[in-house]
Amino acid sequence: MIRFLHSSDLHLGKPFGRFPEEVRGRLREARNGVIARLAATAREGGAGVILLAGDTFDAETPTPSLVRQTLNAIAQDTGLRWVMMPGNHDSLAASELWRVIAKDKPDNLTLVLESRPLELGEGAVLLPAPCTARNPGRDLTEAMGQATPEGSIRIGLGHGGIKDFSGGEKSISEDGSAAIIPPDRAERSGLAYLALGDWHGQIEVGKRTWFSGTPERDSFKHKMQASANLVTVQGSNALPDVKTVPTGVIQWLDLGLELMPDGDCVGQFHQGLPEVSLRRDVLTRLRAEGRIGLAEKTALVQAVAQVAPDFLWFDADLDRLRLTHDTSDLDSVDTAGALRMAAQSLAERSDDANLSAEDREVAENALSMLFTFASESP
Ligand SMILES: [Mn+2]
Repeated sequence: MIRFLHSSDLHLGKPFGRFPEEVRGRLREARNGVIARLAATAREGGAGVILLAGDTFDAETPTPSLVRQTLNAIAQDTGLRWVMMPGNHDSLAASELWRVIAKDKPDNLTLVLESRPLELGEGAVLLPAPCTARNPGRDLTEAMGQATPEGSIRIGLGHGGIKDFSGGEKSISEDGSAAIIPPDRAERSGLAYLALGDWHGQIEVGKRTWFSGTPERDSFKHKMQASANLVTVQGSNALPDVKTVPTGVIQWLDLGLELMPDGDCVGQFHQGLPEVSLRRDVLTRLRAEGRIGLAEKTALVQAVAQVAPDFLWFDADLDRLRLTHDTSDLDSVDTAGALRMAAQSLAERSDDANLSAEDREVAENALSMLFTFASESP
């Protein structure tokens, strides 16, 4: 029997350039803490080995201090064995990176830079397929067919997209590049478990084939919690037992709101938010759609402004929200005079089917602003 922790796509050093500097710092720091959290997860789960299925580093030239501090973190628990393999971001083309790691690495870290079987202990043999280049252009996992001693528990370690044979669905690769690994690689090569990296969300491709996903989320793309796979294999033919263990610190919340004119839009908004004590670790992207009244829109904008500072980062997109208005809305701008006439004219334009959608939207937004100013002035 062997028990190990399967992780991938740590992307240490990822710059997160589109975020403000203080947010970037928090995101980078959360990634840097991943090594210690994976070690703790392995220890608590009773696993002696941690397999990293590629993209440990985000780029081919991480800073020397990032490399050193990563190795130092790995060296902390000498009772845990780490196995690190190049992915597409940190492929074998990054020869200087791998030379430095090979020179400075602690004894409990094994690098797999060749597709040669490697003894893992407990009757298990690792069949790795390190990425030779950013886009190797061929199925490197073919090497997993190599012979191993009779009765071995064969564990594959690969990185790259899975080719889809069914025709209809699109193939699975994180960056949309060519997906080459066949989905039945584990069965073809007699693997008890195939540990894959590339896709940043956890996916069970088959009973024996898994993407672990990244242990610390890096985008809104994958909706699941970041985690690692705690895998137990009882024998060479046994199906693996896979447990999902959460490992992430920063949450990425993609909040879609579908609003209706008579609904409680502020209540709906609050309902989708995490509790206050958690918010400093949450990035939130709010996207509201549907139609609401002028007063509701104003209240929603205020509610968003009220909670946004609770969060590590908060982005609200209300552009697709359409507005409804009635006579009482116009009355609240003014009951007569120039402002009322302007409001009346904008209301008519926003309903005028002869105008383009763009022109109606401009009128609607102008009316919304007029309404907001009028309701804020004493
Ligand atoms: Mn990756």
